[in-house]
Amino acid sequence: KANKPIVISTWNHGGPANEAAWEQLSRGGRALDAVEAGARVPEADPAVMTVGYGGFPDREGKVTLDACIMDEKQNCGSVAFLQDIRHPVSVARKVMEETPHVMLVGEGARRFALEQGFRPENLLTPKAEAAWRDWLQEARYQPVINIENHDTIGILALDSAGDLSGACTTSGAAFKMHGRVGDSPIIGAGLYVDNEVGAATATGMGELMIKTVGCHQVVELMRHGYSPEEACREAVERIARKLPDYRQFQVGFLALDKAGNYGSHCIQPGFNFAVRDQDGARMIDAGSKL
Ligand code: SD4
Repeated sequence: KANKPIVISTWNHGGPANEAAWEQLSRGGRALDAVEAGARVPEADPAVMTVGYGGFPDREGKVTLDACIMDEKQNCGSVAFLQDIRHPVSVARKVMEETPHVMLVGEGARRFALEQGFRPENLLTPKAEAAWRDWLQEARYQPVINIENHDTIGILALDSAGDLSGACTTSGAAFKMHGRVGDSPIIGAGLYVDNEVGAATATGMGELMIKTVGCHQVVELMRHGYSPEEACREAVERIARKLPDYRQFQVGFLALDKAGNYGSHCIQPGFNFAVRDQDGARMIDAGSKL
């Protein structure tokens, strides 16, 4: 018997996100609505400096956001390099539902959001601006591992009808080059959902997930009989085999299958994820390669 409904999401900020998602799921709501509601929580929280409002800016002091969402019918929507909009995950959903396209970027995505009624606002908080000014002193680009246990939020849900959906949203790598897009809005890299099999999402250094199309790989491994945890571990192993500099970076995969089994694996110790199901809410430390 499937363990449903259930929602899982990355890092400490996954806890409050799961609660918002659970409000939908526990009432028999759709996984798609649950993951969107969940992702919006850290997007709106200025204390989470790696997602949405209050996120770290790029090298030019601009906050640029990436997000995507995918449902049980293989529909997906995505925005990248989006500025001035607090809830990129909801813009991604609009791209999915209101346009013939999957992905909008930059000024085009921003214009579309405004047309859809989203309000433009300054997303750079004084705290994030101060961090950027500090960074400018040396302007050295060095990815931070496990930023205060917050990074991208990836959230996956299985609803009472047995359908899967997922979402992923981030302000990307802190102090990235202007125009840099990570894995989070790239379907197959930062998120993938196949309602026959399962769903996967990722956090950490996006370039590694893009180079290996990580989340698609995790779902395909589950299709071939790997458990969610084994599939995440194999995706990390593949990164380690192919990308010799992987030791400098963090990457974490999180997966959920059609029966409500979940699992995770990462490169560096320190990645954790949040689970919410009928048994309550809990945080789990992921296994790691190093
Ligand atoms: C990205 N996965 O844009 C996201 C977040 C990140 O280092 O940059 N982490 O790659």
